[in-house]
Amino acid sequence: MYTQALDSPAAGADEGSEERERLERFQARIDRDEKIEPKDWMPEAYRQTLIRQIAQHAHSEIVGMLPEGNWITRAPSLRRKAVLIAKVQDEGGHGMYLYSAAETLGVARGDLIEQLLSGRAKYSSIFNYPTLTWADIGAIGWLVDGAAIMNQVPLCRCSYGPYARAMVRICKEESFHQRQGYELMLTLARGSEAQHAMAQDALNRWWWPSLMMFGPNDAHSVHTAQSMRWKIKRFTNDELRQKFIDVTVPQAEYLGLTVPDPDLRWDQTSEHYRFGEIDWSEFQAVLKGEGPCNRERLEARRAAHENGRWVREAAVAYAAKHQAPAHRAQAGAGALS
Ligand code: BYC
Repeated sequence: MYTQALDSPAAGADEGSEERERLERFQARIDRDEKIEPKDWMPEAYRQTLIRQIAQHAHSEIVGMLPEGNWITRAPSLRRKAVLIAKVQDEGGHGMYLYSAAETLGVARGDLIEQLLSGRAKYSSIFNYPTLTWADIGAIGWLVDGAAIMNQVPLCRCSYGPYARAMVRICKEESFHQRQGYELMLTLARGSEAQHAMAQDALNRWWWPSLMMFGPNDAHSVHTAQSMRWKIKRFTNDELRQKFIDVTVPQAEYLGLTVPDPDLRWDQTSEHYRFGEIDWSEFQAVLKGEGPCNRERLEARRAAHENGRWVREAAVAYAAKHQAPAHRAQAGAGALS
């Protein structure tokens, strides 16, 4: 375990002036908006914070493929199926860039995956909810990807270079995902009465879990203050949640759908929407593994890992064969002849 305070200037002061100066120089680089690169010196707590956040983010992308993957065989047209396959494939790609970014911090991808499969690692709470109807695919694109973009665009300016650069491409793809979701919702909302009702039902079920994606209120967020000082996070959880609500409520109005929050109202003075209390007990339960699909998601990942074992073993055997001295000599002779 570690705490973010471990390497704070206050703690560093006890460890001598050299260490304090190193920490000050590091913070000065952050304050000047310089990027920190893998081979640069960094406080251990900065490294561990990034590993935690990037790994959780990577796991979220990978587990996030499951609720949507569930609908690939049932998409209502070839066009919808092709789009959904592309989106799910993008998410697999995002997971790969993010695991690679985490590896630059000195962790092994295999260890991170082991933490996910053993249930020790967190991934986004949102992916522990079921996709009950086709409209859920629209709601995920519109709301879940919309929330993801709101959270991830600022990460393109994160102080750690490999994470920031990975986020640039991810955000471009997320933007396509959000638009396909909104277009799907628009089609349903303007369709038959039954389709409109299906879109409303999906909004009812995905609205509050989408707000929870931004994490606990700032007052209860353990990591935000230090992560903001290190410019890993550029906005707090509450700031991003508010931005998301402000842009999404007018989108719901355009769809002709009702946001399931009786306390929601426009506040002219602050120029923000005011909204009702989030059910944080539900959020905590999902984080503890008690959400509607936590068990199912982990079982699916474990099965996928087990079913892919032969591929990993074959790849290792192939690499070993090509590294063996006899093979190298043979390959060399072949090249000469
Ligand atoms: N679910 O101090 P806090 C996507 C944890 S989008 C689960 O505020 P932090 C996708 C938090 O990890 C989703 N756990 O933490 C979209 C911490 O636990 P530990 C992924 C959560 O890190 C569409 C504790 O609560 N996006 O992938 O400062 C399709 C205290 O929280 C959640 C990212 O990962 C949650 N919702 O802020 C497919 C973006 N919220 O580690 C895929 C990058 C909080 O102390 N991550 N926790 O045990 C972040 O921006 C930040 O990590 C968070 C949390 C805003 C999520």
